[in-house]
Amino acid sequence: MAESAETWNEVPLAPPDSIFKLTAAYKSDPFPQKVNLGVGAYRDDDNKPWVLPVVKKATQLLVNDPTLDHEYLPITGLPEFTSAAAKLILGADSPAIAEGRVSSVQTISGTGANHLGALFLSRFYHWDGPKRVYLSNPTWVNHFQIFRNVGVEPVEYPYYDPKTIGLDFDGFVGSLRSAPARSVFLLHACAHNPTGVDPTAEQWKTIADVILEKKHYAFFDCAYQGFASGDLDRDASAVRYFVQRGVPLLVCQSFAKNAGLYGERVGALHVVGPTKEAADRVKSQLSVLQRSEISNPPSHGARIMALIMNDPELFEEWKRDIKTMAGRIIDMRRQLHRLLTEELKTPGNWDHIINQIGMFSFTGISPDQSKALTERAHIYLTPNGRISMAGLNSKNIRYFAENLDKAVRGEL
Ligand code: CBA
Repeated sequence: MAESAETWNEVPLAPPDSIFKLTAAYKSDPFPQKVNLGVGAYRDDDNKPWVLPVVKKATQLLVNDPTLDHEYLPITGLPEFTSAAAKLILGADSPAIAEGRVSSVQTISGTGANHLGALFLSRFYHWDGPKRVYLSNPTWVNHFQIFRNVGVEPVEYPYYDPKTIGLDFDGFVGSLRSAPARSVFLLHACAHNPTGVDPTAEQWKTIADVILEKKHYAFFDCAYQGFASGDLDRDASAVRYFVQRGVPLLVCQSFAKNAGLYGERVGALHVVGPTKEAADRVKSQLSVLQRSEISNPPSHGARIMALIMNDPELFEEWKRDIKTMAGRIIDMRRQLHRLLTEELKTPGNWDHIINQIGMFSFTGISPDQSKALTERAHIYLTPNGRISMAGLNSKNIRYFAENLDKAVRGEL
Protein backbone atom coordinates (compact mmCIF):
# COMPACT_ATOMS: atom_id res chain seq x y z
CA MET A 1 0.00 0.00 0.00
CA ALA A 2 1.28 3.49 -0.83
CA GLU A 3 2.43 5.58 2.11
CA SER A 4 -0.19 8.08 3.27
CA ALA A 5 0.35 11.51 1.74
CA GLU A 6 -0.08 13.05 5.19
CA THR A 7 2.85 11.23 6.81
CA TRP A 8 5.28 14.14 6.56
CA ASN A 9 2.77 16.99 6.52
CA GLU A 10 4.07 18.39 9.78
CA VAL A 11 7.67 18.65 8.56
CA PRO A 12 8.45 22.25 7.66
CA LEU A 13 10.79 22.95 4.77
CA ALA A 14 14.17 24.02 6.18
CA PRO A 15 16.20 26.71 4.43
CA PRO A 16 19.50 25.61 2.85
CA ASP A 17 22.64 26.03 4.98
CA SER A 18 23.69 29.67 4.87
CA ILE A 19 27.39 28.89 4.22
CA PHE A 20 27.28 25.79 2.03
CA LYS A 21 24.57 27.27 -0.20
CA LEU A 22 27.16 29.84 -1.30
CA THR A 23 29.48 27.06 -2.53
CA ALA A 24 26.60 25.52 -4.51
CA ALA A 25 25.62 28.90 -6.04
CA TYR A 26 29.25 29.65 -6.92
CA LYS A 27 29.70 26.27 -8.59
CA SER A 28 26.64 26.70 -10.79
CA ASP A 29 27.52 30.28 -11.83
CA PRO A 30 28.99 30.32 -15.39
CA PHE A 31 30.45 33.85 -15.01
CA PRO A 32 34.22 33.60 -15.71
CA GLN A 33 35.37 36.09 -13.07
CA LYS A 34 33.21 34.69 -10.25
CA VAL A 35 34.82 34.70 -6.80
CA ASN A 36 34.01 32.42 -3.85
CA LEU A 37 34.67 34.08 -0.49
CA GLY A 38 32.04 31.99 1.32
CA VAL A 39 33.18 28.82 3.03
CA GLY A 40 36.38 28.87 5.08
CA ALA A 41 38.45 26.52 2.97
CA TYR A 42 42.02 27.25 1.90
CA ARG A 43 42.80 27.79 -1.78
CA ASP A 44 46.21 28.33 -3.37
CA ASP A 45 47.08 31.27 -5.61
CA ASP A 46 45.46 29.42 -8.54
CA ASN A 47 42.21 29.10 -6.58
CA LYS A 48 42.76 25.33 -6.21
CA PRO A 49 42.33 23.27 -3.04
CA TRP A 50 45.80 22.58 -1.65
CA VAL A 51 46.78 19.07 -0.61
CA LEU A 52 49.55 19.73 1.89
CA PRO A 53 52.85 18.14 0.74
CA VAL A 54 53.23 16.60 4.21
CA VAL A 55 49.79 15.01 3.91
CA LYS A 56 50.74 13.57 0.51
CA LYS A 57 53.87 12.09 2.08
CA ALA A 58 51.99 10.60 5.06
CA THR A 59 49.30 9.16 2.76
CA GLN A 60 52.01 7.46 0.71
CA LEU A 61 53.47 5.92 3.86
CA LEU A 62 50.04 4.59 4.80
CA VAL A 63 49.39 3.18 1.35
CA ASN A 64 52.69 1.31 1.49
CA ASP A 65 52.19 -0.03 5.01
CA PRO A 66 51.44 -3.78 4.61
CA THR A 67 50.28 -4.10 8.23
CA LEU A 68 47.33 -1.74 7.87
CA ASP A 69 43.84 -3.18 7.86
CA HIS A 70 40.31 -1.80 7.81
CA GLU A 71 39.25 -2.87 11.29
CA TYR A 72 37.19 -0.67 13.63
CA LEU A 73 39.10 1.85 15.71
CA PRO A 74 38.46 1.85 19.47
CA ILE A 75 35.28 3.79 20.41
CA THR A 76 37.27 6.83 21.59
CA GLY A 77 39.54 6.76 18.54
CA LEU A 78 43.12 6.00 17.57
CA PRO A 79 45.19 6.39 20.76
CA GLU A 80 48.34 7.59 18.91
CA PHE A 81 46.20 10.29 17.35
CA THR A 82 44.29 11.47 20.43
CA SER A 83 47.39 11.66 22.62
CA ALA A 84 49.34 13.64 19.99
CA ALA A 85 46.32 15.88 19.38
CA ALA A 86 46.10 16.66 23.10
CA LYS A 87 49.78 17.63 23.15
CA LEU A 88 49.31 19.80 20.08
CA ILE A 89 46.69 21.97 21.72
CA LEU A 90 47.65 21.75 25.41
CA GLY A 91 51.44 21.65 24.94
CA ALA A 92 53.79 18.67 25.01
CA ASP A 93 54.85 19.63 28.53
CA SER A 94 51.32 20.19 29.83
CA PRO A 95 51.03 19.18 33.50
CA ALA A 96 47.35 18.35 32.91
CA ILE A 97 48.42 15.65 30.42
CA ALA A 98 51.22 14.39 32.69
CA GLU A 99 48.75 14.13 35.58
CA GLY A 100 46.27 12.18 33.45
CA ARG A 101 43.57 14.86 33.86
CA VAL A 102 42.67 15.09 30.16
CA SER A 103 39.95 12.95 28.56
CA SER A 104 40.51 12.93 24.81
CA VAL A 105 38.13 11.46 22.27
CA GLN A 106 38.49 11.40 18.49
CA THR A 107 35.54 13.11 16.83
CA ILE A 108 34.01 13.84 13.44
CA SER A 109 36.18 16.92 12.89
CA GLY A 110 35.47 20.16 14.78
CA THR A 111 31.71 19.95 14.28
CA GLY A 112 31.62 16.51 15.89
CA ALA A 113 33.76 17.76 18.77
CA ASN A 114 31.37 20.65 19.33
CA HIS A 115 28.43 18.28 19.22
CA LEU A 116 29.94 15.73 21.59
CA GLY A 117 31.07 18.46 23.97
CA ALA A 118 27.62 20.06 23.92
CA LEU A 119 25.89 16.71 24.38
CA PHE A 120 28.17 15.79 27.28
CA LEU A 121 27.48 19.12 29.01
CA SER A 122 23.76 18.82 28.37
CA ARG A 123 23.76 15.43 30.15
CA PHE A 124 26.32 15.89 32.88
CA TYR A 125 27.03 19.57 33.63
CA HIS A 126 25.76 20.89 36.98
CA TRP A 127 23.07 23.12 35.57
CA ASP A 128 21.79 25.43 38.29
CA GLY A 129 18.97 26.77 36.13
CA PRO A 130 17.91 26.40 32.50
CA LYS A 131 20.49 24.83 30.19
CA ARG A 132 22.13 27.76 28.42
CA VAL A 133 25.31 28.45 26.50
CA TYR A 134 26.72 31.92 25.97
CA LEU A 135 27.84 32.47 22.38
CA SER A 136 29.75 35.47 21.07
CA ASN A 137 27.73 37.88 18.97
CA PRO A 138 28.42 37.02 16.20
CA THR A 139 29.70 33.45 16.04
CA TRP A 140 29.91 30.53 13.61
CA VAL A 141 26.23 30.08 12.68
CA ASN A 142 26.30 26.33 13.25
CA HIS A 143 26.92 26.80 17.00
CA PHE A 144 23.24 27.70 17.42
CA GLN A 145 21.98 24.48 15.84
CA ILE A 146 24.57 22.30 17.57
CA PHE A 147 23.52 23.44 21.04
CA ARG A 148 19.77 23.56 20.34
CA ASN A 149 19.99 19.99 19.05
CA VAL A 150 21.01 18.82 22.53
CA GLY A 151 18.54 20.98 24.44
CA VAL A 152 20.92 23.80 25.39
CA GLU A 153 19.57 27.25 24.57
CA PRO A 154 22.06 29.75 23.11
CA VAL A 155 22.19 33.29 24.48
CA GLU A 156 24.54 35.86 23.03
CA TYR A 157 27.25 37.91 24.69
CA PRO A 158 28.59 41.14 23.13
CA TYR A 159 31.81 40.53 21.22
CA TYR A 160 32.11 42.59 18.07
CA ASP A 161 31.71 46.34 18.05
CA PRO A 162 30.61 47.59 14.61
CA LYS A 163 31.72 51.12 15.49
CA THR A 164 35.37 50.16 15.99
CA ILE A 165 35.23 47.01 13.82
CA GLY A 166 37.03 45.47 16.79
CA LEU A 167 36.38 43.75 20.11
CA ASP A 168 33.70 45.05 22.46
CA PHE A 169 35.84 44.09 25.42
CA ASP A 170 33.81 45.95 28.05
CA GLY A 171 30.58 44.40 26.78
CA PHE A 172 32.17 40.95 26.79
CA VAL A 173 33.53 41.24 30.32
CA GLY A 174 30.26 42.85 31.50
CA SER A 175 28.44 39.76 30.27
CA LEU A 176 30.85 37.41 32.03
CA ARG A 177 30.20 39.36 35.23
CA SER A 178 26.42 39.53 34.95
CA ALA A 179 25.79 35.94 33.83
CA PRO A 180 24.67 33.58 36.62
CA ALA A 181 27.56 31.77 38.33
CA ARG A 182 28.69 28.55 36.60
CA SER A 183 27.46 29.59 33.17
CA VAL A 184 28.96 27.98 30.08
CA PHE A 185 30.80 30.40 27.76
CA LEU A 186 31.86 29.36 24.29
CA LEU A 187 35.19 30.95 23.38
CA HIS A 188 36.98 30.84 20.03
CA ALA A 189 40.53 29.77 20.87
CA CYS A 190 42.02 31.85 18.02
CA ALA A 191 41.10 33.37 14.67
CA HIS A 192 37.53 34.14 15.69
CA ASN A 193 34.92 33.17 13.10
CA PRO A 194 33.45 35.32 11.56
CA THR A 195 35.16 38.51 12.80
CA GLY A 196 38.90 37.70 12.76
CA VAL A 197 39.05 39.68 16.01
CA ASP A 198 40.77 37.97 18.97
CA PRO A 199 41.34 39.24 22.52
CA THR A 200 44.92 40.27 23.32
CA ALA A 201 46.98 38.29 25.87
CA GLU A 202 46.17 40.98 28.46
CA GLN A 203 42.45 40.74 27.68
CA TRP A 204 42.52 36.92 27.92
CA LYS A 205 43.97 37.37 31.39
CA THR A 206 41.02 39.50 32.51
CA ILE A 207 38.59 37.07 30.86
CA ALA A 208 40.19 34.17 32.80
CA ASP A 209 40.05 36.19 36.05
CA VAL A 210 36.31 36.78 35.73
CA ILE A 211 35.59 33.22 34.59
CA LEU A 212 37.38 31.89 37.68
CA GLU A 213 35.67 34.41 39.95
CA LYS A 214 32.24 33.45 38.63
CA LYS A 215 33.07 29.72 38.40
CA HIS A 216 32.02 29.70 34.73
CA TYR A 217 32.90 26.89 32.33
CA ALA A 218 35.00 27.61 29.22
CA PHE A 219 33.94 25.75 26.08
CA PHE A 220 36.83 26.40 23.67
CA ASP A 221 36.32 25.90 19.95
CA CYS A 222 39.65 25.65 18.16
CA ALA A 223 39.13 25.20 14.42
CA TYR A 224 42.04 27.33 13.20
CA GLN A 225 45.16 26.47 15.21
CA GLY A 226 48.06 27.73 13.09
CA PHE A 227 45.90 29.91 10.87
CA ALA A 228 45.98 33.00 13.07
CA SER A 229 49.72 33.53 13.42
CA GLY A 230 51.18 30.71 11.33
CA ASP A 231 52.47 29.20 14.58
CA LEU A 232 50.73 26.24 16.23
CA ASP A 233 51.99 27.07 19.73
CA ARG A 234 51.16 30.75 19.61
CA ASP A 235 47.62 30.02 18.46
CA ALA A 236 47.14 27.64 21.40
CA SER A 237 48.28 30.17 23.96
CA ALA A 238 44.83 31.20 25.25
CA VAL A 239 43.81 27.57 25.85
CA ARG A 240 47.14 26.76 27.54
CA TYR A 241 46.92 29.86 29.70
CA PHE A 242 43.40 28.93 30.85
CA VAL A 243 44.56 25.39 31.72
CA GLN A 244 47.48 26.82 33.65
CA ARG A 245 45.10 29.10 35.57
CA GLY A 246 42.89 26.12 36.47
CA VAL A 247 39.80 27.26 34.53
CA PRO A 248 37.44 24.28 34.08
CA LEU A 249 37.27 23.73 30.33
CA LEU A 250 37.01 21.58 27.27
CA VAL A 251 38.51 22.10 23.81
CA CYS A 252 37.08 21.16 20.43
CA GLN A 253 39.82 20.61 17.89
CA SER A 254 39.68 20.38 14.12
CA PHE A 255 42.32 19.34 11.59
CA ALA A 256 40.18 20.42 8.62
CA LYS A 257 41.89 23.74 8.05
CA ASN A 258 45.41 23.39 9.43
CA ALA A 259 46.00 20.04 7.69
CA GLY A 260 43.66 20.63 4.75
CA LEU A 261 41.78 17.48 5.75
CA TYR A 262 38.27 18.82 5.24
CA GLY A 263 36.58 15.66 3.97
CA GLU A 264 38.39 13.20 6.25
CA ARG A 265 36.55 14.62 9.29
CA VAL A 266 39.41 14.38 11.74
CA GLY A 267 39.13 16.13 15.08
CA ALA A 268 39.15 15.64 18.82
CA LEU A 269 37.42 16.68 22.01
CA HIS A 270 39.59 17.21 25.10
CA VAL A 271 37.94 17.64 28.49
CA VAL A 272 40.42 18.89 31.09
CA GLY A 273 39.35 17.74 34.55
CA PRO A 274 40.55 18.41 38.09
CA THR A 275 41.90 14.89 38.74
CA LYS A 276 42.76 11.70 36.87
CA GLU A 277 39.90 9.96 38.61
CA ALA A 278 37.40 12.59 37.34
CA ALA A 279 38.91 12.39 33.85
CA ASP A 280 38.43 8.62 33.81
CA ARG A 281 34.76 8.97 34.71
CA VAL A 282 34.27 11.68 32.08
CA LYS A 283 35.94 9.56 29.43
CA SER A 284 33.77 6.56 30.28
CA GLN A 285 30.63 8.65 29.65
CA LEU A 286 32.01 10.21 26.47
CA SER A 287 32.64 6.70 25.30
CA VAL A 288 29.00 5.71 25.95
CA LEU A 289 27.72 8.77 24.06
CA GLN A 290 30.08 8.18 21.17
CA ARG A 291 29.08 4.50 20.92
CA SER A 292 25.41 5.37 20.48
CA GLU A 293 26.09 8.02 17.86
CA ILE A 294 28.92 6.85 15.60
CA SER A 295 30.15 3.71 17.37
CA ASN A 296 33.73 4.54 16.47
CA PRO A 297 35.38 7.28 14.42
CA PRO A 298 36.86 6.99 10.90
CA SER A 299 40.48 5.85 10.70
CA HIS A 300 42.07 7.35 7.60
CA GLY A 301 42.48 11.02 8.60
CA ALA A 302 43.44 10.07 12.15
CA ARG A 303 46.19 7.78 10.85
CA ILE A 304 47.54 10.54 8.62
CA MET A 305 47.62 13.02 11.49
CA ALA A 306 49.07 10.48 13.95
CA LEU A 307 51.95 9.86 11.52
CA ILE A 308 52.57 13.57 11.04
CA MET A 309 52.35 14.56 14.69
CA ASN A 310 54.43 11.66 16.03
CA ASP A 311 57.29 11.89 13.54
CA PRO A 312 59.60 14.85 14.25
CA GLU A 313 60.53 15.34 10.60
CA LEU A 314 56.99 15.21 9.29
CA PHE A 315 55.90 17.46 12.14
CA GLU A 316 58.44 20.13 11.12
CA GLU A 317 57.31 19.82 7.52
CA TRP A 318 53.68 20.31 8.56
CA LYS A 319 54.62 23.48 10.43
CA ARG A 320 56.21 24.81 7.24
CA ASP A 321 53.06 23.97 5.24
CA ILE A 322 50.96 25.83 7.80
CA LYS A 323 53.24 28.85 7.47
CA THR A 324 52.75 28.73 3.69
CA MET A 325 48.96 28.91 4.10
CA ALA A 326 48.94 31.52 6.86
CA GLY A 327 51.56 33.55 5.00
CA ARG A 328 49.52 33.68 1.79
CA ILE A 329 46.46 34.82 3.71
CA ILE A 330 48.43 37.55 5.49
CA ASP A 331 49.80 38.65 2.11
CA MET A 332 46.25 38.89 0.71
CA ARG A 333 45.29 41.07 3.67
CA ARG A 334 48.18 43.44 2.91
CA GLN A 335 47.37 43.60 -0.79
CA LEU A 336 43.68 44.19 -0.24
CA HIS A 337 44.43 46.92 2.28
CA ARG A 338 46.85 48.59 -0.11
CA LEU A 339 44.42 48.47 -3.03
CA LEU A 340 41.57 49.95 -0.99
CA THR A 341 43.51 52.63 0.84
CA GLU A 342 46.23 53.68 -1.63
CA GLU A 343 44.93 52.95 -5.11
CA LEU A 344 41.16 53.15 -4.95
CA LYS A 345 40.95 55.49 -1.95
CA THR A 346 37.80 53.68 -0.87
CA PRO A 347 35.85 55.76 1.67
CA GLY A 348 36.24 54.64 5.30
CA ASN A 349 38.98 53.11 7.40
CA TRP A 350 40.22 49.69 6.23
CA ASP A 351 42.88 49.01 8.84
CA HIS A 352 40.81 46.14 10.22
CA ILE A 353 41.66 44.16 7.07
CA ILE A 354 45.26 43.92 8.28
CA ASN A 355 44.49 43.93 12.00
CA GLN A 356 42.07 40.99 11.90
CA ILE A 357 43.59 37.51 11.86
CA GLY A 358 42.91 34.05 10.56
CA MET A 359 40.85 32.76 7.71
CA PHE A 360 38.18 35.46 7.74
CA SER A 361 37.82 39.16 7.52
CA PHE A 362 34.73 40.95 8.68
CA THR A 363 34.62 43.78 6.17
CA GLY A 364 32.03 45.88 7.96
CA ILE A 365 29.90 46.26 4.82
CA SER A 366 26.10 46.09 5.06
CA PRO A 367 23.90 43.14 4.02
CA ASP A 368 22.73 45.22 1.04
CA GLN A 369 26.29 45.83 -0.09
CA SER A 370 27.07 42.10 0.31
CA LYS A 371 24.00 41.28 -1.75
CA ALA A 372 25.02 43.72 -4.48
CA LEU A 373 28.48 42.11 -4.65
CA THR A 374 26.90 38.68 -5.14
CA GLU A 375 24.11 39.68 -7.50
CA ARG A 376 26.00 42.16 -9.68
CA ALA A 377 29.63 41.10 -9.45
CA HIS A 378 29.29 37.31 -8.87
CA ILE A 379 31.28 37.56 -5.64
CA TYR A 380 29.96 35.07 -3.08
CA LEU A 381 30.17 36.01 0.60
CA THR A 382 27.94 35.66 3.66
CA PRO A 383 25.36 38.46 4.05
CA ASN A 384 27.06 39.65 7.27
CA GLY A 385 30.03 40.88 5.21
CA ARG A 386 32.41 38.04 6.16
CA ILE A 387 34.95 37.14 3.49
CA SER A 388 37.18 34.08 3.46
CA MET A 389 40.59 35.60 2.75
CA ALA A 390 41.76 32.29 1.27
CA GLY A 391 39.36 32.82 -1.65
CA LEU A 392 41.43 35.82 -2.78
CA ASN A 393 44.51 35.42 -4.95
CA SER A 394 46.83 37.50 -7.13
CA LYS A 395 44.45 37.10 -10.10
CA ASN A 396 41.14 38.08 -8.53
CA ILE A 397 42.07 40.50 -5.75
CA ARG A 398 41.86 43.59 -7.95
CA TYR A 399 38.46 42.56 -9.32
CA PHE A 400 37.25 42.08 -5.75
CA ALA A 401 38.73 45.36 -4.46
CA GLU A 402 37.26 47.36 -7.34
CA ASN A 403 33.80 45.91 -6.80
CA LEU A 404 34.01 46.35 -3.04
CA ASP A 405 34.97 49.96 -3.68
CA LYS A 406 31.93 50.42 -5.94
CA ALA A 407 29.63 48.73 -3.40
CA VAL A 408 30.86 51.03 -0.63
CA ARG A 409 30.30 54.08 -2.84
CA GLY A 410 26.80 52.83 -3.70
CA GLU A 411 27.80 52.58 -7.37
CA LEU A 412 27.47 48.84 -7.91
N1 CBA B 1 34.19 25.72 14.60
C1 CBA B 1 34.33 26.86 13.92
C2 CBA B 1 34.48 28.13 14.66
C3 CBA B 1 34.36 26.85 12.51
O1 CBA B 1 34.51 27.99 11.85
C4 CBA B 1 34.21 25.63 11.83
C5 CBA B 1 34.19 25.59 10.33
C6 CBA B 1 34.08 24.46 12.61
C7 CBA B 1 33.89 23.09 12.02
C8 CBA B 1 34.06 24.55 14.00
P1 CBA B 1 34.97 21.13 10.77
O2 CBA B 1 33.80 20.38 11.28
O3 CBA B 1 35.05 21.10 9.30
O4 CBA B 1 36.23 20.73 11.46
O5 CBA B 1 34.80 22.67 11.12
N2 CBA B 1 33.57 26.68 9.68
C9 CBA B 1 33.59 26.89 8.24
O6 CBA B 1 34.92 26.98 7.82
C10 CBA B 1 32.91 25.76 7.46
O7 CBA B 1 33.74 24.68 7.39
C11 CBA B 1 32.94 28.20 7.86
O8 CBA B 1 33.02 28.54 6.68
O9 CBA B 1 32.40 28.90 8.74
C12 CBA B 1 31.56 25.39 7.98
O10 CBA B 1 31.38 24.21 8.31
O11 CBA B 1 30.70 26.26 8.07
